[in-house]
Amino acid sequence: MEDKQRSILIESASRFPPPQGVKISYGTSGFRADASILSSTVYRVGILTALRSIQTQSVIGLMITASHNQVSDNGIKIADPSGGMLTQDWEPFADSIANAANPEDLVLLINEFIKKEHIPIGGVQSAEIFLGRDTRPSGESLLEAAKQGISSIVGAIATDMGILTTPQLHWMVRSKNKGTKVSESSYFEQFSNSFRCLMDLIPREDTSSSKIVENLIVDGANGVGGEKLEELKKLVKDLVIEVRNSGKEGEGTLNERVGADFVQKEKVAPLGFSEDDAGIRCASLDGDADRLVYFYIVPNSNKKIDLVDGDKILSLFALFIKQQLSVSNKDHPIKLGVVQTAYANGASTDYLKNLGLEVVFTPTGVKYLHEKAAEYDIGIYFEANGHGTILFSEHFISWLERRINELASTSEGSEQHKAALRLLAISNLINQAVGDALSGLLLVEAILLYNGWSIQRWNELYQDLPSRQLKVKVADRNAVTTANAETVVVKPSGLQEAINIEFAKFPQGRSFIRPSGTEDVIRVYAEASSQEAADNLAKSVAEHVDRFLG
Ligand code: 16G
Ligand code: MG
Repeated sequence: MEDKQRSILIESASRFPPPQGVKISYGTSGFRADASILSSTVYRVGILTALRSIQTQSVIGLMITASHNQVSDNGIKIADPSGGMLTQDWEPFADSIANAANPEDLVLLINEFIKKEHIPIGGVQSAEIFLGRDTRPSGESLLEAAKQGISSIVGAIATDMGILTTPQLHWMVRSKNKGTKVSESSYFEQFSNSFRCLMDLIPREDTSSSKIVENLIVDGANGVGGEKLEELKKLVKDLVIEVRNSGKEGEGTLNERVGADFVQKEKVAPLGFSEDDAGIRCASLDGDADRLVYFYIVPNSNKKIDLVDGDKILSLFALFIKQQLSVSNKDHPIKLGVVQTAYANGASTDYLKNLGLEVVFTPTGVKYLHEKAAEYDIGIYFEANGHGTILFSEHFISWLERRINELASTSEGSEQHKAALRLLAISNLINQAVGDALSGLLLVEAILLYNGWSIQRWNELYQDLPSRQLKVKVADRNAVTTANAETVVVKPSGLQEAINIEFAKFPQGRSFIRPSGTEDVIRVYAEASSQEAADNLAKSVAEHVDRFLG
């Protein structure tokens, strides 16, 4: 490293001292902590993104958000050139620089890393980083820290894309690196145009589809998603969407008893919804709009809901795609795969397998599911919590385009031709960079309209097995290691055997534990044939965790 570069780094790093006595770690999807201790981390991640941009000669994204966490938290997510999450190879470096005790140590670590990775810095190299942030009040000053980090690498520039949802920023990074338009209006245009395109391919003579053209009510978690949905909805004339908890002044606090995470975990309606909404199709976004769940309020139930979670969104998508594939193409082998995690309700996995689909499992965290889904021609992934998307391989898209041309000349307007066009429209409607609540919502709505289904009909695809999630505070969550997509505890030894004995006691019993990647806890999941059994199973497994690790 040249002297000039070194002294710029030493000088700027001294303005962002790390918090004392706190270890910061790169979790499932980046860094997250109380916003008051994050400025040194954001500054340092700014440096990291500049190095990554130099190495890949591409634009990198840095998003300031703590997703569904409380408003006083904040965090950082990083978008790699493809628009996906930062490559896992760089996570240890992210961890180590976040915890460097002083500017000298920081420079030492950077120096070692750029040598190992052959990253040329300090010369004429250029780097560009897109910055985004959600609506958290701490976002503005943290953004400044990110800019300082980026500009401390010679030749790197930061482009502030403003207040965005996480998937919008990922989409912009991907688009820029593919050489297409990147403005927010082009994001809205792409998704609203492809929605219209799919709507135009709905057989209108089928009158049943008019049945569900009723209002959709969306809980925006008082965050950035609500605000953006207000804009998107102006462009989608076929839908009537009412946005609540849209983040406007005075409407409520970000993620406080609202949002997809709350709805999915608590299984009750968010604030701002009442008995008057019973039976109506509702959806909920999380704080940075990369998760989506649907629900409806059960009449006379004290705001209890029937949850239509990520597994059911996945099932709706998988069924539709499978149908369109079988109409559009009889002979060409297409690799269609579904990716879930251990949190997927067992009933959803059975349903998908009964459809004849290949279902595979990965550990929790989008980076794992996304990577697996990318191995297929069409890979559909969803976590039960509502994060997911559908990936179409470039190879498949070229094949599909050829097929559409062929059909246009031999059987224009045939069902076969239309089914192929629908698949192409879906590939443009669903965000290819990362799970996106807004784009996912448009696809759900289009498929429901196509099928003429109410949310209740959709929910009947299969019946969820009752489940329960608990968390256990332990001295060191890293004492637990797991294997087989988190379904088996490897360490501490003996714990898995104890869990096995517990779930064997219950019909359809299944339980697993894993260390959280975002909180200092061990998570427990249990499902069984009745709610009481699932509750009891979770409780006894939690007791074992406490006994082994407490
Ligand atoms: C993050 C992950 C999500 C995962 C969750 C698990 C991304 C973009 N988000 O929110 O996929 O389900 O963490 O949290 O990867 P946990 O490790 O605390 O259970
Ligand atoms: Mg989120």
